[in-house]
Amino acid sequence: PSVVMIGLGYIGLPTAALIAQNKTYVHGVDINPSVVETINQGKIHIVEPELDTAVAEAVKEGYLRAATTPVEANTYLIVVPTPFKAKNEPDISFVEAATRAVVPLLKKDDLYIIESTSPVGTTEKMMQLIYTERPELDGKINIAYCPERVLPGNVMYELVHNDRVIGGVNEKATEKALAFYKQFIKGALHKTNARTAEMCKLVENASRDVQIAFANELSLICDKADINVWELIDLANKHPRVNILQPGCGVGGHCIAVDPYFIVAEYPMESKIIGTAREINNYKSFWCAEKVQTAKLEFELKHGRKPSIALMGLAFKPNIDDLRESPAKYIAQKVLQNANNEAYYIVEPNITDHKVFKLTPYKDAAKQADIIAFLVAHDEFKTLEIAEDKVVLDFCGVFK
Ligand code: SAJ
Repeated sequence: PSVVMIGLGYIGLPTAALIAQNKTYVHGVDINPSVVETINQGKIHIVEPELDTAVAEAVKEGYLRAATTPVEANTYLIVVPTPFKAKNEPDISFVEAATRAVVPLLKKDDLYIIESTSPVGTTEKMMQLIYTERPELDGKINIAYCPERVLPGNVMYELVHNDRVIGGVNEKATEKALAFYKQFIKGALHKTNARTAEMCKLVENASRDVQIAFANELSLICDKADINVWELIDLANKHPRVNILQPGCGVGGHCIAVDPYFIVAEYPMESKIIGTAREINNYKSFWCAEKVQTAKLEFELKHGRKPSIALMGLAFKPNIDDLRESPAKYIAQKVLQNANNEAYYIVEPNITDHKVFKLTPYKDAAKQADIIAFLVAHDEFKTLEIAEDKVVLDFCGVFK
């Protein structure tokens, strides 16, 4: 094969499929044998539109094969997770393990690219690791960092059409990496160095996190000031140079709620706004759970009986089935911890079954509950007819 792709997850597999669609042989590697087996059958283990057909075709035509170990190739792509450890410090052990796996296979002029979101300096660290293990290759491998920026749900389109930032450890590496991506990417390719490319990925997501924190802070202020925050933001955005995002019940997903910590962990004294934004967005989820609690007590005082409560949505954002790092899920867990014999209806229209939560169809929940808390602005909620006597907590602007 010409390409070895280490990591066949949310980014690695679509990228492998795309490269294979361009009739380049890809050897995909994943530590999970069941993932490997699924892919070799031409099937997929994640939910992403159009990925199934791309993988099925690539495997059928023989351009994509998966295994648990790498083989010799010309280009090695590292697309493994970089989670964080306790104290919000990034964990690059998967990147390191993947690198160690390919080190013995490397030869002069090969291309080694990290795509995994990584703390600044990771690419240089991996370069040192490679050349310490293979001193005879010192300076002869083209090493680069090239982050992706695709939106889950639209990956197959964005992989091809988004601009990319390409940062080599030297100019030759940047040029080689650029020539590689040029084969299958239609977006513009922007050259820089590895450190800038690493920081660029982190900053993109931190920027969005900070902007959402601003909207969430406004929602707290407006709650106290008795102002409708949705109307306020709508009006403020009529200004030609103002563009405020939408408040919600916190920030979730695997990227925006995680990547800013990679900056804060490394530069704690300088990253004040970035760190505070994380705190505000986390606090917003806690605040929503407290609001449900208060509504419960108020209802009981007023009516002399316990209310029933519907929690609408568990996903980390509207119209998806992904519950990773989901603030709505956190709120549901917190509310249920404080349960005191009330009836609860947990709703997530995008999934049929959940290990922990017993799910109720959304229309039934809205009909039966006294208090309806909207945690995610799923499309189907927007057309719900809600009886006048219900207490509605609209945390995410379903009825804005
Ligand atoms: N959210 C709000 N208010 C808003 C917009 C979003 O509360 O106005 C919340 C969502 O509900 C969700 C979270 O933010 O909980 C993140 O959702 P998102 O749609 O903004 O982003 P993700 O996590 O699906 O994907 C992001 C994207 N990054 C940016 O937009 C800067 C994507 O391009 C990246 O590739 C991806 O992270 C990643 O993998 O890093």
